[in-house]
Amino acid sequence: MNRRLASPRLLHGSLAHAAEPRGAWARGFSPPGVWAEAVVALGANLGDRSETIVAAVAALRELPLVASVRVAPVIESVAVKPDGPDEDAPTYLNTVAIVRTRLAPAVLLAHLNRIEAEHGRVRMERWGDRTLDLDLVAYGDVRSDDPRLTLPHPRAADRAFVLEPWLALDPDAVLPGRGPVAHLARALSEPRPAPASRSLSEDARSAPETKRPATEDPS
Ligand code: A4P
Ligand code: MG
Repeated sequence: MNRRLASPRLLHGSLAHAAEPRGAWARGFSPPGVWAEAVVALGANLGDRSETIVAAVAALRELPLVASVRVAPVIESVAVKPDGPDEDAPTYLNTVAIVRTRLAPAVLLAHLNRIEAEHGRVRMERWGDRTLDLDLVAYGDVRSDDPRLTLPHPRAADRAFVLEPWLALDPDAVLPGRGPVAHLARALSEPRPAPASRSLSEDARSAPETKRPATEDPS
């Protein structure tokens, strides 16, 4: 039996595009057949943030084909906007949940989007303030570059508000393709090298190359 065609019985509502059985997105609708560990990032910076986070965790626990949900301590973080941290925006509460599930990745994402909608999530602008954001950070070792479901989440490695709670929950966590979460978190907490002045960079790049003698061992 074609399992991709069998999978739509798991679907409802916005999941109708499962009818396109090709590519990573379509594969994301196939039941994995085994229990997998999904990492979900939760964020809220509008409304009663803690009540929303608690309700979202309860909703994750009520999902079908979910065996367990472990939740990290909640942290408060400055809102990151496309231009950088925005001290004037309402601060976020963030946490991470590790969900043991047999829901296929795209089905799980559709449930996350439904839970966001039930908590009044409105999409107005990129990285805009929101009552609830639920991102699928990772799903086992699954890799996908489909914009509808990119796995792991493309910005997870750059975000302390994802890495720190994840690390608190699982000190041995690994972000597929990027390495141990502990290393990624440490790299973020280290001061970043400041870019040199433009003129210095240009001088360095236009400096004449020093030619090695032809006989020199290139190693
Ligand atoms: N999408 C693709 N892959 C995924 C995935 N792995 N998980 C698609 C979730 N969604 C994924 O998402 C935009 C599109 O990404 C969707 O169509 C989905 O199919 P969205 O939730 O509508 O919009 P968004 O969350 O604003 O976009 P994006 O680019 O996912 O934002 P981020 O990177 O999640 O950033 N600052 C603090 N302090 N704390 C935060 O939690 N969050 C954001 C959102 C910005 N600043 C923040 C925080
Ligand atoms: Mg999101």
